[in-house]
Amino acid sequence: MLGKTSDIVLILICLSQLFERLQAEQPDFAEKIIAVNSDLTLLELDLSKEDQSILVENINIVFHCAATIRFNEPLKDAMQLNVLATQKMLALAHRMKHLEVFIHVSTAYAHCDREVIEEVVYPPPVNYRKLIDTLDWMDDDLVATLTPKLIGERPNTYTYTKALAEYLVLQEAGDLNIAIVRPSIVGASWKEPFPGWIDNFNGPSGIFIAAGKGILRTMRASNDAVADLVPVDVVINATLAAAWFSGSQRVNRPRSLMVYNCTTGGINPFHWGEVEYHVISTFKRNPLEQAFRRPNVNLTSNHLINQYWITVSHKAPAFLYDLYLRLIGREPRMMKTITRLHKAMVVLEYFTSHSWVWNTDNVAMLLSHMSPEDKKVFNFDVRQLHWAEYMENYCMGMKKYVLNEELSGLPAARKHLNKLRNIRYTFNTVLVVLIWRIFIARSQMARNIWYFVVSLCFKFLSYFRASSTMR
Ligand SMILES: *[C@@H]1O[C@H](CO)[C@@H](O)[C@H](O)[C@H]1NC(C)=O
Ligand SMILES: *[C@@H]1O[C@H](CO)[C@@H](O)[C@H](O)[C@H]1NC(C)=O
Ligand SMILES: CC(=O)N[C@H]1CO[C@H](CO)[C@@H](O)[C@@H]1O
Repeated sequence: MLGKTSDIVLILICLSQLFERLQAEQPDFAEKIIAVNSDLTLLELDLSKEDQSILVENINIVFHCAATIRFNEPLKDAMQLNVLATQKMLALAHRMKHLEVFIHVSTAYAHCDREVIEEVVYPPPVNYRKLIDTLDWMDDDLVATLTPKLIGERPNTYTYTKALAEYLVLQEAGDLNIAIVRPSIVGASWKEPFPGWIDNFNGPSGIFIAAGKGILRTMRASNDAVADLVPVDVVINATLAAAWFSGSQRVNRPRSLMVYNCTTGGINPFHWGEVEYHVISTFKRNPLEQAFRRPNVNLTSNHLINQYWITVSHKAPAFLYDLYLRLIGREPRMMKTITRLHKAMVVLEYFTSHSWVWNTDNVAMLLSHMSPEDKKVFNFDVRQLHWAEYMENYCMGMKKYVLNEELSGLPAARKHLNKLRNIRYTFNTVLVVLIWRIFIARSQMARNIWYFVVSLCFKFLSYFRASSTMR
């Protein structure tokens, strides 16, 4: 019987490919883990008295990474999960008898209302204590109305509440030894446990899939804006190193708050135009199964041009496909998919159209304090990151671990893409022919050319039919 949450957590760990290497190298690892039941939104994190005393007596290091990363979470919920939960964690940390370091994981975009972001905590526009009290008596409608005013120049409740949480950490740190790690857009792993590991659609990952499936054709983004992706294992290694540094420096400086901008743009810049190029070229060589169209995306920073392409290459094909599905008696679904895609795109547009400069002096300092041995084991030096290779592994990781597609399906997927190309050529040819027939074919010469084109077209069609029956 599965009685305890801890058992369930361990089973989940054992089922994940992420931990296969750990299982092989450390078969007894499970004995070292104690999972406890908790709910961030409830009083005292809903921890039982026994669990609280286990934590208070035994914990040396806290990594606080729990948060909601839904960008447009209603403000009340985002405050609960990102700000109030942090306050509760800190309160618990203050009770811990042997705590050496408290690591708060924030985001590089917490202060995206600035162009240059230093490794310091900036005061937020409102006092978080007053905001907590105010939200308490307001109903959801009122909060929703006030939200745009409150978040001001920030694009969403996520970045806003993460900024408040940082300030809360600074205010309520007391005598704790604290470090704040700010990763930018966290992507698939670079090396650990293997290249390209990923298990979710968060951030740009869902957009990559939509592009690979041929559904996403246009997006509002600037080709030259810096795409500040950072591999998840770089973030983890830097976070561990930050904990080590704050812990080992404790004797010299009894109370410190270090901020680390864990970003790549200043050191090894990569741009959205390049992201698009590598995603499309990977998915053309290694297509996703059942693609809707051949992958092809154009980025534009112009709102009107984007709207035009949305109509022509998103809505029109979706409408036609749904019409086709209805005709053959199936449930239409493409328009729904497109609507969902547009929602995800709107949320990301702000980040794909702007560039920021992050100061990363503390991260460089951290790296310079590590021994050569540690630098190898906990590497997070993104100067060595080869973006083309990383993006290919990222896309293949999405295919394998998120969509669960086998590599043995690749030949069929490639054939499917070729078929889509033939369908497009046929479609275009028919269109040209129709236009010719209706508007131009009036003279004898035009008629002669017309018959020539039609016979060519027939030849092409019969070739296409022959090649598809040959399979
Ligand atoms: C996208 O850009 C390519 C060249 O970069 C161009 O050939 C193509 O027509 C464009 N397509 C769209 C949909 O804008
Ligand atoms: C992070 O550290 C692990 C070992 O702790 C190492 O195997 C891995 O290569 C490091 N990640 C990167 C990106 O270098
Ligand atoms: C390597 C790096 O990110 N350097 C940046 C550090 O931050 C300053 C501004 O504070 C930028 O000018 C550097 O490019």
